[in-house]
Amino acid sequence: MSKEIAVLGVPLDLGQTRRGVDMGASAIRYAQLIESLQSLNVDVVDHGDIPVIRREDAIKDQNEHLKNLQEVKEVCTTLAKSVDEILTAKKMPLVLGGDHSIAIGTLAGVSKHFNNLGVIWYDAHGDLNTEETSPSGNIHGMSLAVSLGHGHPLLTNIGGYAPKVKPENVVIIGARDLDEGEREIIRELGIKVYTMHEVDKLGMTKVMEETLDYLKECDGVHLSLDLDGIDPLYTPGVGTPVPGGITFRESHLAMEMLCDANVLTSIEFVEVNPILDERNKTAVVAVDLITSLFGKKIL
Ligand code: B3U
Ligand code: MN
Ligand code: MN
Repeated sequence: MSKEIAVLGVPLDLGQTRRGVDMGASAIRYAQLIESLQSLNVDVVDHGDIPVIRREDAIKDQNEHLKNLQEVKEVCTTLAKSVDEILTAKKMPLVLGGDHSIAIGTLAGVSKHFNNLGVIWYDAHGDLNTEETSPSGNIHGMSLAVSLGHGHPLLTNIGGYAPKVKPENVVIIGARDLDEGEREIIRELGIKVYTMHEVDKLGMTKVMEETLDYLKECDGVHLSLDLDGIDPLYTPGVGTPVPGGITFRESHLAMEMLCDANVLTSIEFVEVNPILDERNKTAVVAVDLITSLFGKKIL
C-alpha cells in the first residue's frame, strides 16, 4: 500500500444514544495515529473532520424506530462526497468514527469506484437491522443492511444509487450479538458470517485465509472495523460492549494478514467512545491495529 492515506474524522454520535463516540476521531488522533503512521514511512495527510450537527441541535421530535434519520442522512451524504473525492484523487480513505452509522456514507463514497466491492465487517454485531426489526431504533445497528439496499430510502439512496454492496461480497467477523431479524436476513441473503464460534473453532489464521479467498474476485475491499468486535477487556471504550470477543492478539494477526494480502482499498474504524474508556485504551488499540494494517511488524 504505497498510496497516500487520507485520514477523515466523522464526529457523529447520532446513530446511537450514548454520548461520547463523537470524540472518537479526536481520541484516535490523540493516541498518535498520524505520528505512528509517519514513523512507518506511510504517506499520510489528515483531512480533518466532516462537519456534524450537534446533538443539542438535532430535531427533537424523532421517529423512535429510526432515530436522527435526517441528521445521519445529511452527515453520511457529506461523508460520501469527501470519500469519493479522496478515491478520485487516487488516495486511500482512512475514516475515523463516530458511530457505525457512518459506514453508510463511507460505502456510498467508496462503492461507485469499484465493480465488485468486498466488505469485511469486523464487529460483535451484524448491523443488519431495519426500521422494522431494530430493537433500539439506532441507525448504527442498521448500516450494513442499508448498504445492502435494505432500509429507509433516504439512507439506501445516499449518493443516488443502491445497493452499495452485494450480499455475496460481505464477510462479517466476530459476531456474537445478533437480533432475530438479523439472523433472518443473514439466512435469506446467504451472508458469510464468522461468529465467535467459528473464530474459536477455526482460529483466526483460517478465518482470515478463508475470508481472503472468499473475496478473491473483488476489485476492492473495504474494512469496516467496529472496536466492539474486540473483547471489551482490551477495548472497554465502546457503547455496547459484548463479552467473549476477538482478542488483541487475534486482531493483530488479522490486520497483519490483511496487510500482507495487500487487498484493502479503504478502511474505517468506528465506535471509539473516550467517555466510556479507560485512559484512552481503546483508541490506543485502534492505532495499534491501524499500524499493523500499514506494515508494522514485530521484527
Ligand atoms: N443490534 C442492536 C445493538 C447494537 C447494534 N450495534 C451496536 N449495538 N453497536 C441494535 O440496536 O441494532
Ligand atoms: Mn457496528
Ligand atoms: Mn458493534
